[in-house]
Amino acid sequence: MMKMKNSFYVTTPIYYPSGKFHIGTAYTEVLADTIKRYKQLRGYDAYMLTGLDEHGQKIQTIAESKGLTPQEYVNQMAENAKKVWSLMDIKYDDFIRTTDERHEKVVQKIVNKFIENNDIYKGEYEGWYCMPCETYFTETQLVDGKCPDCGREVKKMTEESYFFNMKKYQDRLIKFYEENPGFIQPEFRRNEIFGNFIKPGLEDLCISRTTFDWGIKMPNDPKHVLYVWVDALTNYITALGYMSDDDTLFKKYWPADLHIVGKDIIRFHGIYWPIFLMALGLELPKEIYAHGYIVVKDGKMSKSKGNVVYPEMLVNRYGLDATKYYLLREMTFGQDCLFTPEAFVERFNSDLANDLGNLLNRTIGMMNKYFDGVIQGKNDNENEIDKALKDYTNEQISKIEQLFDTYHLSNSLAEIWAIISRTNKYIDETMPWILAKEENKERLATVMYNLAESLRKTAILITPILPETANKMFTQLGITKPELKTWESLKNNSVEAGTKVIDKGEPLFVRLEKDEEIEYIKSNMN
Ligand code: ME8
Repeated sequence: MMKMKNSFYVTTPIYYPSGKFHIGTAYTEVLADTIKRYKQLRGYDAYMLTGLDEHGQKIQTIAESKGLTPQEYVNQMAENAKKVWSLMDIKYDDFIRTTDERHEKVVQKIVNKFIENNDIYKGEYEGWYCMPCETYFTETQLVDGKCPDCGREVKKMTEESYFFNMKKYQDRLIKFYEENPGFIQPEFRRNEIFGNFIKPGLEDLCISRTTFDWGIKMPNDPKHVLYVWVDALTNYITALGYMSDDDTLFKKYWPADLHIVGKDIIRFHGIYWPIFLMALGLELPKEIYAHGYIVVKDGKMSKSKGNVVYPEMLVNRYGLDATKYYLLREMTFGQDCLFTPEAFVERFNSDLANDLGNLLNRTIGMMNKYFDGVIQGKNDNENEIDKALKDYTNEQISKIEQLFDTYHLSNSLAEIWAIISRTNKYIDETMPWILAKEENKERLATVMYNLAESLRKTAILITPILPETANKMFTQLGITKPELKTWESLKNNSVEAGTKVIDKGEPLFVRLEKDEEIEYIKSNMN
């Protein structure tokens, strides 16, 4: 069986369960979830995978410090992760944990295959070792020659390790990059990886350790445990049942259409992952997208600085859609984004409460006032002003579609909001209150109709991003038929005459008291 044409497989990184997730991790989830929802709306059979990377020295140490076994600790963390993703309505299809038996068993089979292929050899690993943290660092990871985690002295040490022979695949990887220029997005990241890391020559990768035991054992030499990347990256295929008794999902969804990662791990995904797949004789993913980092005023979010923004705080106070709107709107393609409480409140008030919320509210108000809430048919010939709105909206829709297709979600939101502004301008141009005074009911009905239609289209366009808000809009507009909510209906259908809007519209977003809320967010960053 070949991967089905209309299937779409999107993945997130599997995160280390080393603490509570902040809005950076939440952003990755929201992005993947939104892309999945968009693909579904476009008729794809979309499948989203997320999960946790549960092995390693660091997890073992944290667990011990809490008086738990590593397994007990990661079990708790997996529950916590699922709770946050549920609060954020993340519609993942599977949650893989590297401690799952289905993963561990297949990883060992994969390593055996590497061994049979002569891809792995035994060598010596040399690095800077921090005794208290029991962790190796490379020269460049050290901070002033000391441990980057605890600041204490490090010692140069060597230990026996297994290595993956990356050099063997170098030429094939170069060829692949040359033939698939869009493989890594954005392009500047692709150029960075290709130019700075692949072209100058690959280093073989150390894949095992003997200094700790919380990991998957090397099948040929159980005093070694696999160290990080073979264990972690393969989650994308073990979760689909690769090399297991039931590989239906693997056949249906592999190769992945999109791996979403942060910029910190694009190198591993852009180099090691394709090479592991080549070694297994599997197809490579179609695209890997590296997004930027969310940072705060004093740099990286960190518990020790007490400047971490947690998604629960924002969602519980401002709602899920407002939180998602901020994250997706502020994070432009591939770039870092500075989180500030000021910008959060500003976006909420100006874009959500004012531009979108007021447009809907004003329109519903006028419809009730002038036509007892019933949308009339178009009773007037289309004039220049109507045509300008319609043409503009149609052009915007094509633009937005293309932006969604290339995962430029911030830009697509900006273009959706341009439709909203244009529709607000349409009200100023047509001046319905004057038409009402003149008792020009025919013209007034047409204007109301065009407003309803513009709002319907806006609701469809925001459906993958702000589904709750989209639904509220449909409800207030009295649009119930599913065929008027589909992406196709952006082109073909329109609101029906006789549709009854809600009597009194509830505001979609209630304006925030600026200073108070800025203070609230600041005092809840910790
Ligand atoms: O690297 N802004 O796990 P991890 C945006 N287990 N995104 C952020 C972020 C920030 N400030 N901080 C973290 C690992 N992220 C490995 C991955 S995958 C096979 C193995 C997100 O817990 C972003 O997606 O360090 C980043 O790539 C990921 O969390 C790193 O998570």
